[in-house]
Amino acid sequence: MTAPFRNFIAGEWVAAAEAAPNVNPSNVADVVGDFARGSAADVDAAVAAAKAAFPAWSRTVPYARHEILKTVAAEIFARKEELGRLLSREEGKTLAEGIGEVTRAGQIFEFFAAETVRLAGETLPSVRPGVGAEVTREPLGVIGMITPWNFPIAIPAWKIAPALAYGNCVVFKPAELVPGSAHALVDIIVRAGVPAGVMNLVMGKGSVVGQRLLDHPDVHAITFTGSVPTGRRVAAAAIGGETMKKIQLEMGGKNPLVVLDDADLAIAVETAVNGAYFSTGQRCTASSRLIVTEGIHDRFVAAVTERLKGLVVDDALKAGTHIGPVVDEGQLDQDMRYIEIGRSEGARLAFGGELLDRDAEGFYLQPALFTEATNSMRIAREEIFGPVAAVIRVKDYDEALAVANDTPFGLSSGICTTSLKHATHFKRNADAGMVMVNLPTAGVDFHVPFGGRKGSSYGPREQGSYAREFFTQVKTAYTLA
Ligand code: UN1
Repeated sequence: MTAPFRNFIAGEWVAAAEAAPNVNPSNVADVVGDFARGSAADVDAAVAAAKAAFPAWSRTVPYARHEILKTVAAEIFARKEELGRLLSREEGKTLAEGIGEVTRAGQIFEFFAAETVRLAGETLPSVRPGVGAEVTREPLGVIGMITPWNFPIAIPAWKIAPALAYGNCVVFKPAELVPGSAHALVDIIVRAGVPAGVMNLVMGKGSVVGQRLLDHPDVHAITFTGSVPTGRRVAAAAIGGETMKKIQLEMGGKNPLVVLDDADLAIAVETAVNGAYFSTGQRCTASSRLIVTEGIHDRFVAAVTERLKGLVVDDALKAGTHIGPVVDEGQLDQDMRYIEIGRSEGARLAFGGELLDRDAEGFYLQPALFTEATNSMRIAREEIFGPVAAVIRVKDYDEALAVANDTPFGLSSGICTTSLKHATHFKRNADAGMVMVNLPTAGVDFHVPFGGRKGSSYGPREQGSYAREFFTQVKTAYTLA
């Protein structure tokens, strides 16, 4: 047995009292390694180091931070095959998806490397004679990060890169299921030259490491991606404690994809299958409600079913696999429970939904398609987070739009149509943070804002230049000259 992978605190790799195995969901006999399980004291040490490092780090010239982030990007690109393999092995998305996600992480570091030197302020005349006003942006201080298992490197990248770009210090707690990619990323960042204390990694349990980050008075801000119930607890703890922390929450989705009679059928089928089932449906941006008008409904359902029959569900690392396993047993149980709920609510399971046997023991589930669903069913209202989608039949565009917006969530909303009128109307009236026309609801660019409305998100947007809203704070200075 090799020694557990360690946490990174105050510029050192530090062993923890406990460790936990990181298991491959494609083959539960394959253990990626044992990873440290940090304690509240480890968080305290990391926060103290981050606090101590902040004054000097926040005053480095932006170009120094640019060089570090650029070095991180270059190493990620150079190692994308190896890092993609590690990611797919621990998370279960296919190798192509794993390498794609690693590439995205590299692009994010490259983007924020450039953003370091673009952080502009404003200069205005005051309303008082002889006085000038300046508006500048400054870093926040120590930022706690709590990230989910479904994007083991891209989500950490889009939180860490802007945090460092704008001069903040980081204490990063990755999801327990995917510490391997997090450990590899932090190793790259520290070797790129960040000073001790600026970047800290504390792996471990949400109830211990996450909770201490939320409670710690010297943590100034928390950025979180995960489920709605956890997000609510994060918000309550982060605001209710000794320090009222700035918060950014990215939570669930129940994203609609509207398919109109005038859609290009081939595009609609690819858009739906990609959005609903790729990455095993484990994306907050997944299309889980397929809202289809009467005239195309039967053709669409038949074509999607045909396409699903051709998808290979197997080991994430095997060539030819289209859909990898579900991430773990708990998530698989949740998926199966919802498939049962859908049946008992009266929806028709038109395809899939059964467990699959493969060479190795893993969490293999045949993608499930429900038809005859209504928008009031639990399978249409609650986030399942698996390869399960429900078709809701509607009369026309107006009903489709109303159903699309009738949800407690508002992350991503899609439409397949060849009508400029309907596409334009939908972009304007979809009650979501992101709208996709003839494109899957999932799969986003790295240089434009990411985030939702209603129950999906809280606080400023992530990604692109808009990330500065969360990762900096504004100062207004007046001078009488
Ligand atoms: C994407 O669809 O490309 O957790 C990104 C999630 C989102 C990221 C989705 N925060 O699924």
